[in-house]
Amino acid sequence: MNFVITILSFLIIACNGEHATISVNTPTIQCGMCQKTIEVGLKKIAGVNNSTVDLATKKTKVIYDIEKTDIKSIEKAISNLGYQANEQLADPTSYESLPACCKIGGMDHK
Ligand SMILES: [Cu+2]
Repeated sequence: MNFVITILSFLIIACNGEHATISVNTPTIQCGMCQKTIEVGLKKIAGVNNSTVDLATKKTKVIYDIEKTDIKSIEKAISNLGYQANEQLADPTSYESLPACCKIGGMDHK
């Protein structure tokens, strides 16, 4: 009986899908608000488990389920939030609606 339970729980774990961690270049992020916008925004994307924005290196680490989403969709999601992701440029409309401090050079002319 225990053996069956072991196999069942193994199958359940296997069905959870495989996860991958990627590091996305997000060179246009400016401040802590950008960090929040991306982390909160990516949380809403199906298949994204977690994301961490590193302001110092301007990179966003994303942990996602490879069966539910992919790098391209994640880049697109970041672009839709108003930020550049790797080669994918920020969506112009989203970028325009960002607070002034989050636009390129925003922290300089304050
Ligand atoms: Cu910002």
